[in-house]
Amino acid sequence: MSPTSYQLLHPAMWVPLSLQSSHDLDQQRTANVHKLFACANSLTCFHKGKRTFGLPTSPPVTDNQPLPSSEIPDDHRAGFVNIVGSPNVGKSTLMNRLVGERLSIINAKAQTTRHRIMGIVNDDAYQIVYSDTPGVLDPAYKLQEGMMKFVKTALQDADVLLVVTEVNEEGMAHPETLEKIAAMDVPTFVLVNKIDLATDQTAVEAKLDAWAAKLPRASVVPISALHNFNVDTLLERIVAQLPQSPPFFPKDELTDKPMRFFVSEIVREKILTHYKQEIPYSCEVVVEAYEDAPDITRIRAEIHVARESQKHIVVGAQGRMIKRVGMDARKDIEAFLGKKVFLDLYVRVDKNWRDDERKLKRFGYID
Ligand SMILES: Nc1nc2c(ncn2[C@@H]2O[C@H](COP(=O)(O)OP(=O)(O)OP(=O)(O)O)[C@@H](O)[C@H]2O)c(=O)[nH]1
Ligand SMILES: [Mg+2]
Repeated sequence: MSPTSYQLLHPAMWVPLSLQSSHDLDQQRTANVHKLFACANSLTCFHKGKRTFGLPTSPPVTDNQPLPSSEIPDDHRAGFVNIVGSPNVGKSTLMNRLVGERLSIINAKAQTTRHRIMGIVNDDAYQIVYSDTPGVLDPAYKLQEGMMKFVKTALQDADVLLVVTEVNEEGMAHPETLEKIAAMDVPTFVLVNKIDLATDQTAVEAKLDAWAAKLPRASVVPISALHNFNVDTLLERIVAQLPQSPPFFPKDELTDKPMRFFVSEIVREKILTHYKQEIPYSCEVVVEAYEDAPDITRIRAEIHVARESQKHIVVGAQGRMIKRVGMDARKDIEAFLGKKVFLDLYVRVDKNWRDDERKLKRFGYID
């Protein structure tokens, strides 16, 4: 299937254009439907098996030093495949899809991702170290400056770059970043996401051509991260671009981040869902205590807000709002950990933490 072959049909009907006979079409449709259901499952239940979270032995992201090993074949491929793009275009949805785990939180609100989050895909023949990054923007406060440093590093250490845009986006929200990408000399894919929302095939073709003109060395691929369209093809093409190298991380490792990070992100995801306007952007979640007993995990997390008035909104009348956040988060954390969880949430006012360097250091946004 050519990477740009697609039809603008209902997702379950997507078929490669090269298939001609009705038998082929039926088989492909069945396969697509199965794929859609498989995807839905993989995003709601978290099968981690023996995969490891944030080993203390992980090399720092920027070191890029392969692990020495005598058992690795000479033609083994490994590399950093970094995902960048404007806010809300579907970078995290794509990363989760490519890794097969729900590592990054996803929300319809922009600026959901604040950190660089690595997701590692291992095979005997290769290791792909994906990085999800915050959406590029002009920083308005120090927290956003920290977020943009993650993007800057990801642009510097990429072996392969995945530039995500969406079908309705013209250019990129941050033109300077696009200029930087155009000047880079690494294999680049422009992924025109949310192709399922397109209704006009000619307009889509024009959009793909416009991207090919903007980044002539890049491959432009229409995808739907949400509906898993063209993502498998993409995987094969990414592997083909990886440099020959031993793995960078142990082969059972899934991510560089510890379990506590994912727990705090799940709570933040519920804050994004339950509150409006500036509240989600003024909250930071920190896991203060994490106690793992055989039958239950006890977690105490603090929600830091920037102003006293925000504390009242987050807590809500008779504590109803925070209770809803806690209940929703607990359910997802239980599914994530695969065991019972007791979750205790507190709200603390941390005046203007988004511009406080000491706090931002503690929260891991700056060095
Ligand atoms: N229709 C459609 N929606 C999608 C697709 N991919 C992602 N979305 C939706 O787009 C919204 C944003 O997705 P995210 O993955 O959080 O986007 P992001 O680029 O990581 O956003 P930031 O972290 O805020 O920069 C969510 O509501 C997703 O469900 C897609 O292929 N089709
Ligand atoms: Mg994101």
